[in-house]
Amino acid sequence: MVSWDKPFTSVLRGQSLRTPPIWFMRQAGRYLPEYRAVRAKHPSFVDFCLHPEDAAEVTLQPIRRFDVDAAILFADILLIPHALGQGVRFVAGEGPLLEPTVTRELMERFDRASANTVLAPVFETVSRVRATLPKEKALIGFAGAPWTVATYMINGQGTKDPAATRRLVYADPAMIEQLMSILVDATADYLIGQAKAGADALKLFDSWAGGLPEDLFRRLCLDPSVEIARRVREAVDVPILYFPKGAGPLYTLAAAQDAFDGLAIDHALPPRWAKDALTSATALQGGLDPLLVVQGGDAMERAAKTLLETFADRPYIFNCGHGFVPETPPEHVAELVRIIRSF
Ligand code: 1CP
Repeated sequence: MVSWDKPFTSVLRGQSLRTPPIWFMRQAGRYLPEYRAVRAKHPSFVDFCLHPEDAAEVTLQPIRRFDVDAAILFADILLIPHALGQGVRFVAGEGPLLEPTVTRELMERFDRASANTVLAPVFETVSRVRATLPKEKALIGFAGAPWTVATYMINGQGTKDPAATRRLVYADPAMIEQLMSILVDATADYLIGQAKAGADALKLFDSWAGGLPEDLFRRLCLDPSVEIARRVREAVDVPILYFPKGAGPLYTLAAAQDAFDGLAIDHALPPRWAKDALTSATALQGGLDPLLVVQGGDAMERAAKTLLETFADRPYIFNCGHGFVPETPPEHVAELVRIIRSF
């Protein structure tokens, strides 16, 4: 069913709105005191993500505070490795740690059949949020794209050395192919589960898509993400956004795929170039440097207005080019929403 009543999904279906819908990556998170209060109850971040009541609460916090047009499910891209059976921990001040790092032996032991059972609390979070969210607000479900999740599984953490992952791709292509195939299956099932539980749109985060040669970008980022989108579409009718962060000119390859309804652009992509080169993408989203929201004031306002002017006559969703950082003042976010709504 097409949700024309929601500005966010109507843009993903191809409508241009004079005032674009707004939401922000990492709109729930450490910059919000009400988030930190709930976070403090959970020593384990994974347990927090799998606690439907608290995950639903923090999903809704930015809607209450800023009245943005979409809520993003509170979860993490690393729940898939957790559900498959790799140990995932979040260490304060250090970010995620996955142990042991993935090997052929570990892959053999992955419990692929039970992954969606482990992830069932996430589906419950989705149902709870959808039951509470006003009908004109969209709920975005998400997952990491296979290459980005594989990067964490191989390195054991965010990639300190992208060369090590690329070396493994060249040295053991069969292992990478097997890992990608496991991730395509698990991610497609997980996203279908989120859509069936009530997500209005889905987003695939390919945060480590940058810095790859074209053939690897096609093989590791685009092909698996398109395959996931194809499987999701076969099962459910929800729009899909893809975010190949840092892909530069290779964004044109993603724009040419009709598997995606929208492309999220990062802040390193020139907006003018994106407007002219990515015409085949139904909708574009994003582009503002999240550090300008830390700064606030005139610099933030000028950059936001440039984006609004550049994308005024095409389907566009306002967002940053990456997530908010913890030092973002919430009042700058409120000001940014006001600027966009009064443009
Ligand atoms: O201490 C804390 O509270 C942890 C901070 C945090 C939060 C709020 C993490 C750890 N994950 C999340 C939630 C989260 N992660 C959401 C939902 C909330 C929202 O956006 O409002 C989403 C969509 C993600 C997605 C995610 N997790 C990505 C893709 C987007 C991106 O930022 O590029 C990635 C790469 C992760 C891994 C991850 N999880 C957490 C951290 C600190 C990281 C990044 C580590 C690194 O830089 O390598």
